[in-house]
Amino acid sequence: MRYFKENKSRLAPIIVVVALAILTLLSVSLTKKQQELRSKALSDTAVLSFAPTTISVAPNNSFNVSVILNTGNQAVVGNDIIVQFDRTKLTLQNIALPSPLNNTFRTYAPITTGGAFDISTVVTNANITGQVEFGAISFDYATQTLTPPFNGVVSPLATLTFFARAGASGSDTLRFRYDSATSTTDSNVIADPATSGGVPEDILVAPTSTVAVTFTGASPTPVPSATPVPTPTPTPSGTPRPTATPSPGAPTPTPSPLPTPSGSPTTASIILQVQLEGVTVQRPDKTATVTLRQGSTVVRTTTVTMSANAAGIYSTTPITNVTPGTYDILVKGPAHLTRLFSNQTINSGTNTKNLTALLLLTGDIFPNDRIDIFDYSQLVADFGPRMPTAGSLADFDLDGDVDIFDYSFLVGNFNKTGDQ
Ligand SMILES: [Ca+2]
Ligand SMILES: [Ca+2]
Ligand SMILES: [Ca+2]
Repeated sequence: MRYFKENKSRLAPIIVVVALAILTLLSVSLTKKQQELRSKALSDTAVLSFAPTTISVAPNNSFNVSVILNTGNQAVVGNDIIVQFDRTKLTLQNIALPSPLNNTFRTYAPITTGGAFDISTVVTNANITGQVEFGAISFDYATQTLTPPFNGVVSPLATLTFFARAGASGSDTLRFRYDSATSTTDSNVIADPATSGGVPEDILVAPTSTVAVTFTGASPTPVPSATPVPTPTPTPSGTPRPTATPSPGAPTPTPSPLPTPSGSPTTASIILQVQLEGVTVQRPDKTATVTLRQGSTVVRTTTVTMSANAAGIYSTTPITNVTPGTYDILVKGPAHLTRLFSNQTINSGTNTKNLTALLLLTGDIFPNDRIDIFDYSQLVADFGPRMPTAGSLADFDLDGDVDIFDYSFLVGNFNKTGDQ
């Protein structure tokens, strides 16, 4: 004990560093676990493939490649297709959709303000990034209704027209982007949420189909090999804040219970813990609107910031100066339906209320507490390459993109309304 005390000042920084390292490792492994847990209710059966799989093309000529979906005997509600190509050798010219459209996939996203597939944005973006990126969705924009899930083969889902650039030589390989079995930001095929417990699940098998493109009759001028696009340096995840070590020494005096003086009630503060639908790992800070109500009287409406822990559970900043009592608490997240938590007892002092038993349902981009065609329209308008650089409220799972996962949350909640 004496030894420890004498060396405490020297040991303290080491202990903090070790603790931080352990915390970081723990949070990384927890995050991994959450991501792994996310999508294992169903087996992966959906296959994406190309036809044809080999192409010979002379520079300054075009060729077509079809994208084919086989759901592998499971019903699906939508897909994110991401096809990678070498933009120094090929230019995407067009994307043709089947005619007539499949009865399920009646919307291709992103859409224009008029509701049509925004081919020009997809093409422009593809020739900047080398990735053709679009979604095929179980929704009929014309009638504004959801279409039934699809089980079977769609051939083609779309046909891509590429142009071999002048001077292109050697070869290129077209492939579907596939980062990992649990990645939500690569290609996805989403199972009917009714078969996966209401949680959108990607059942895409790692694609093996590619298109081997060989450039023929090229002039012998060697094309300089494509400059590799630098991979972005990963932003370091937030250093966990060291928790303040309570100073040892003087024991905190236990306050003798104060008799509540009549007439001047002590005040309370409230910290709410909530779970946003689709969020199971740490995501950026968000705001929520919290209403405290007694009977039909609104006592307080306030906007609070909330921060997520490693499991994606958000805690609000304290709502202070609340008179102790029983309240109905209504919480509305950034794109979420209002959720009512009734009869919450608030005592004087700090009250941490764990409200995670009920998810805050997502999809209310236009905050009218109803998930409807306006929300849908914004989602398909911000889809894939059309997402504004500042982000979009339609990124419901907060993973940095607007894709078929986000769509699935919206569809799962379509026509639902918030609590009152
Ligand atoms: Ca995926
Ligand atoms: Ca709405
Ligand atoms: Ca997203």
